[in-house]
Amino acid sequence: MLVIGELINAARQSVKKAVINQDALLLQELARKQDEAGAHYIDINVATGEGREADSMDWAVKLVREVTQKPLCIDTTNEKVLKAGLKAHGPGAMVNSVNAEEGRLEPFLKLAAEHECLVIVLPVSDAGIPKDTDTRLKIGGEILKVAQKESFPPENLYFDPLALPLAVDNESGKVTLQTLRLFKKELGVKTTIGLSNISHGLPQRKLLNRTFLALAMWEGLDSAIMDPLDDTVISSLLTTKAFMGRDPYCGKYLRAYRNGRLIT
Ligand code: THG
Repeated sequence: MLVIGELINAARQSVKKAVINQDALLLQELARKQDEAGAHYIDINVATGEGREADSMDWAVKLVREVTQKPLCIDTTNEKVLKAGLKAHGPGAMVNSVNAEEGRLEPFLKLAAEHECLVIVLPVSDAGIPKDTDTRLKIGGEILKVAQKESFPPENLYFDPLALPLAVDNESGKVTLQTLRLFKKELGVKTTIGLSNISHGLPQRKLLNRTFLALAMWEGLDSAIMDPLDDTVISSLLTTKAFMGRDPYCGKYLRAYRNGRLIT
């Protein structure tokens, strides 16, 4: 499971303030902590809604790269902001994300290939976010076809079924899980989700996040944008892996136990 640390996101009030006030130390601290907790990639979202997003992305990527060797996940759908992030980063970042709106896929995949990036793709078309599983699968299939036509390696794509808050739509958990299953079964692609989306607006979010993670892993989740500092969700991740036969001799589970990282 590829863990993408979610904490540097301007949707969080403390991060939004830090971006506006150019408080480098707060961002560097979050990067360091997520690195130490085992995140494989660190997401960077600097959309404060106050403009200058490309400059903020350039600033944030450079200062985070000073304190961690982990590659970054450039979280924007804006081409100018993405270009600023990739330029500041150098090769090997992750692009988060590209959707299937008319004319977007080809140039974004070219850009990603030039910078040797992994790419998160969303099953979103000009008609917006589809409510149902079948339309998400259909758009996913179209994205895969375009990638093949552009000779973009499909193993470098991560398909995100779009995990929307359960509090907004009580079908959203089910639709996300069904879409994950079909992405694996029908398209055979890698998958990711924004895990904490699911719990937005409900109490005891960690409980919702870790329960959903276990269900999603069983449906074939390969990666998640999540909080690597949340030991309850990391405990659930390691436990689920062991139950799925992906932890020989429970080695990782036992090592985490010895390191005091497994909590109940
Ligand atoms: N798919 C992809 N990328 C994504 C998402 C996705 N990037 C952003 C988001 N969704 C995943 N990252 C987060 C980061 C933080 C939170 C949720 C998802 C979060 N924020 C608090 C909240 O919503 O209540 C903010 C409150 C605060 O701390 O001030 O939980 O789905 N590809």
